[in-house]
Amino acid sequence: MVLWDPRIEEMPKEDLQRMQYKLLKSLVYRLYSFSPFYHDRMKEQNVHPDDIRELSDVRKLPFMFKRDLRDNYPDKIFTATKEELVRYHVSSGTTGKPTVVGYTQNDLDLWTTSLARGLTSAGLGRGDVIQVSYGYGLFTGGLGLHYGAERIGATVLPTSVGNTERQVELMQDLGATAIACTPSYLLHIGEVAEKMGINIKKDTKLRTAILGAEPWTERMRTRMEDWLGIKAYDIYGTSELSGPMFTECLEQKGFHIWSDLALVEIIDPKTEEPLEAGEKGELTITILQKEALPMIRYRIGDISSMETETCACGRTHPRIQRIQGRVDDMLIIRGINVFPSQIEYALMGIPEVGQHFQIIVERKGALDDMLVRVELSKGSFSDKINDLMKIRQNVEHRLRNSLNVNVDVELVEPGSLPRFEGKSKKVIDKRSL
Ligand code: DLL
Repeated sequence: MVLWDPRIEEMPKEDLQRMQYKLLKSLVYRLYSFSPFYHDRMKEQNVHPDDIRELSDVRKLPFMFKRDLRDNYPDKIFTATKEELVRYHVSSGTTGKPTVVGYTQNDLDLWTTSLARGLTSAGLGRGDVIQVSYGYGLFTGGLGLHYGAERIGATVLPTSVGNTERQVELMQDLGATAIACTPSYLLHIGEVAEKMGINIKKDTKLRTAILGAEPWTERMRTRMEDWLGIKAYDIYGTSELSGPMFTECLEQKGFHIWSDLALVEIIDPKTEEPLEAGEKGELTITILQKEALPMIRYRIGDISSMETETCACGRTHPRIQRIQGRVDDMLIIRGINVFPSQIEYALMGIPEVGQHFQIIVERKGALDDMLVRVELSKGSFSDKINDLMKIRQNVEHRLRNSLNVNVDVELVEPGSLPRFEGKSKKVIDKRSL
């Protein structure tokens, strides 16, 4: 199995698009002919497979949403028989029924391949020891990265989440060169290591982190790289598409979407019209080769933009810029749209601020009010009220400038906010409690 295959990864864009068109066309025929769900959807939209005459005709096809999986719980829209399935993953979600994803052997192979290609593009391979500190089990992070790492010939250290002191010990004793986990968990691991008297930069072999499953910012990347002596790469995916699938290459300029596996569109979430390269909108993905649960024009709800220029690494496959957040994560504070990632970006530019913060949204009268609780960095914690007042004013000022809305700030002691082993929960929305 060739993981860096220039015939695929450096394929001229026109050839890639031709390949995508063929895959799309056969997918649409297959679903129209064999799946009542997709057949009905296409009929409702008044589109027939014969109408797909070029790649951009994908726009004629109906969208899919997470609710389509929920409404058809657990497996009503699967397009493989029970006998053909070799695995389930289940995503809990915060509301309603969970979503169940089924995989045929071929689905697992392609998913693993996409991860193997991603890990290779981030410089990993044989000789690396990859500590997989994503949750194993129903969540796709652990098993996904596990098989991807094995496929590239690396050695897997399957620590899963939790028992953080032991994670640090094993990292050191077994010489982990890379870790895959959420950015929040890496922050926690770094702090626990410090408490144990272990300096990850000096006392371990860790050089690479593959971080995702939640939004994080460029400034957080810089902080973690400087602090831990690593290079950190973004990895993205959702359970409905298989799991983590797309990783940044050594250029760190957004994650590559493998065009032979997925067709990506960025659309305006309101008008549903396609947007140009560089414009910010909702990520919409069609998985071209999935057997058990094909997803056509899946409206993920994540906000980002696409770059179509050939990457400096040589890969022609488009890149998606760091995810800003989900459409439904957006807070509207006195009419101004605010993403938690904007708050993180502003805070991480202030040296006195530590890595952890919490956003509390409340309704006061008719208005929404936001309080940002901010941990001070270790060196900046002081007993002097005056020093603290100055820092607080500065933080409020910086947040107001970048968000265009007034925000209350409360400074708290280093180590006092909750830490997370998986996806973090930075926003406490008391309006919905
Ligand atoms: O989080 C799959 C995954 C596992 C991705 C490990 C990366 C690493 P779900 O639990 O279904 O799947 O959640 C998917 O998480 O729609 C985004 O909102 C968010 N998300 C995932 N990766 C990133 C990322 C996994 N790199 C949802 N940046 C997605 C920002 C991310 N948000």
